[in-house]
Amino acid sequence: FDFTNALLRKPATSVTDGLRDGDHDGPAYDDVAREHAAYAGALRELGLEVEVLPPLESFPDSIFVEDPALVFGEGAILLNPGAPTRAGEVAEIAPELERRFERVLTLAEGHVDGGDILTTPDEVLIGLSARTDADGAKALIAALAVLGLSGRVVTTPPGVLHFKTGCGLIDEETVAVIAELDDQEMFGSLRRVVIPANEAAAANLLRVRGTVLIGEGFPKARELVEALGVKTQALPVSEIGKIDAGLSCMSLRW
Ligand code: CIR
Repeated sequence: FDFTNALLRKPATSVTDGLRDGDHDGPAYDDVAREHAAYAGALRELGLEVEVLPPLESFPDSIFVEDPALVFGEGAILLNPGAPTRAGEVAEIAPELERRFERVLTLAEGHVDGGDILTTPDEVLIGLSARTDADGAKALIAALAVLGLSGRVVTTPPGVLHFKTGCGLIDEETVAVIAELDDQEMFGSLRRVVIPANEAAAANLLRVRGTVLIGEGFPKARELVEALGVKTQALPVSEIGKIDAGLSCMSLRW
């Protein structure tokens, strides 16, 4: 959690066309920009060096930099997002990571979205989903091994976009989960805190240094985290929520 850097990408005006499950209206550009700025500000206040890349109009979902790559202190791995409209984001982020990391690996085959990856203190969990397939998971495990890390395949519940849509680490021993992910085998020795169904979007929380960033408007989830003695800070997420995104998606952190 002791990140020093974060890489973000400014939303493009095309973000209003971002992918979403269902045919509801997309977000308003100004409101997404406001949520993005609040997020960048919060990371800066927590002491991170925040760099914001220029917007990419041809990629409406490119604000969600978490999906085309994975980063660790040991190096970075370029992924291969499962949505065809997002595949080109990899080539856009690649030179940025090459500039910042000594080692940048690639996936040999398959598809993986960064939103399906949860890094715990012991291992890297890879949630199979509509975006992340078995070939991609296998290739990712091989790339992780090069960095000295171990990966394990788990399953994202049906109807949930990404594995991390439904979970997030609160501290080194505790993970917040939606009810569908309340599964001891999946999380090994981690203790699970179940987020109530009416606040499920709060499960995509983000621990940065001593603080858990959590979506605004989820009082019960906030209370559950604070009961563990962890400070929380609420951030607005209702607009990015319209295109199925949460707090972890908007940055790469190392
Ligand atoms: C998508 O469907 O790809 C975007 N609209 C949302 C991506 C959210 N990213 C994430 O959970 N890591």
